[in-house]
Amino acid sequence: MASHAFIHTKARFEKPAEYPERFPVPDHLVSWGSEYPEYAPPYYVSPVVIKNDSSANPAGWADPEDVSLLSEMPQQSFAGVLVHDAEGRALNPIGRTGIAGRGLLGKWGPNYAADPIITCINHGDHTVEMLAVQRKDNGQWAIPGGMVDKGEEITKTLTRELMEETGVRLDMGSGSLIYRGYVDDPRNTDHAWMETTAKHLHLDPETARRLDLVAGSDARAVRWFKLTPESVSQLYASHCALVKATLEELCREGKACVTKEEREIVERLLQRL
Ligand code: RP5
Repeated sequence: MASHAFIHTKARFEKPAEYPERFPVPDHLVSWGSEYPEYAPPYYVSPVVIKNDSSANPAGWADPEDVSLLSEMPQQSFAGVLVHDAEGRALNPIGRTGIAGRGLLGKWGPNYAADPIITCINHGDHTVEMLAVQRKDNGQWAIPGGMVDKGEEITKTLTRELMEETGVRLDMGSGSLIYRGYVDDPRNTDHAWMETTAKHLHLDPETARRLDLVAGSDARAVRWFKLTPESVSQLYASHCALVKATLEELCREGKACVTKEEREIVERLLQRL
């Protein structure tokens, strides 16, 4: 999954309830390189971000609202070298979103997350299942990911987020890297966006069934989520693409964690996605 193989859609057509309406951005005008003189996106920064402005609140997790107080504006991200606007703000690497400012995101530019993807096969009904949480903010089902804390090593974030959101303790250090790059998140704006590192662990059915699932404070529910064409297409943000990339990885020859029968189940699902 290459980070520039798509143009964002959720970052143009979805938004948290508190955001103003996004300025319309048709497909052919997403790129900053396309002339769009009428483009006048509303500026929005959430009160919660202002409350956590680290220049006013030393315990705050957000960058200063005043960009001139930033020690450095990011020059690159997983998506590559970043382009900046006349005020020095990094621009969304995929293009226009219809909203200026940071919205609900704390950092100017990339906001880094980590996504632990845990799968298993249900041998009762021959389906693939994934550990998923139902998000409190919009009710959508999602990979139990979360934000990387300042200075935190990614494996630690993956393991910590999995534990906090699902109650499951697994060492994500042995997980396979599925994706690193831009996320088409409904919170994204022209000046702040999500990027993630997704790693995957496949569990044998016995280990999976032994796990005690406990929904964390950000989650309405947690469960082994059956992957079907419909359920995968409705996952939060870019998680549909992350799940497809995971299933493709699982099908690769020589994966010791998957039996021949399990691989056939995964292949059958992939053909329908
Ligand atoms: C998505 O938002 C990432 O893929 C990750 O799953 C999630 C992190 O944000 P929070 O769950 O912490 O809100 O873009």
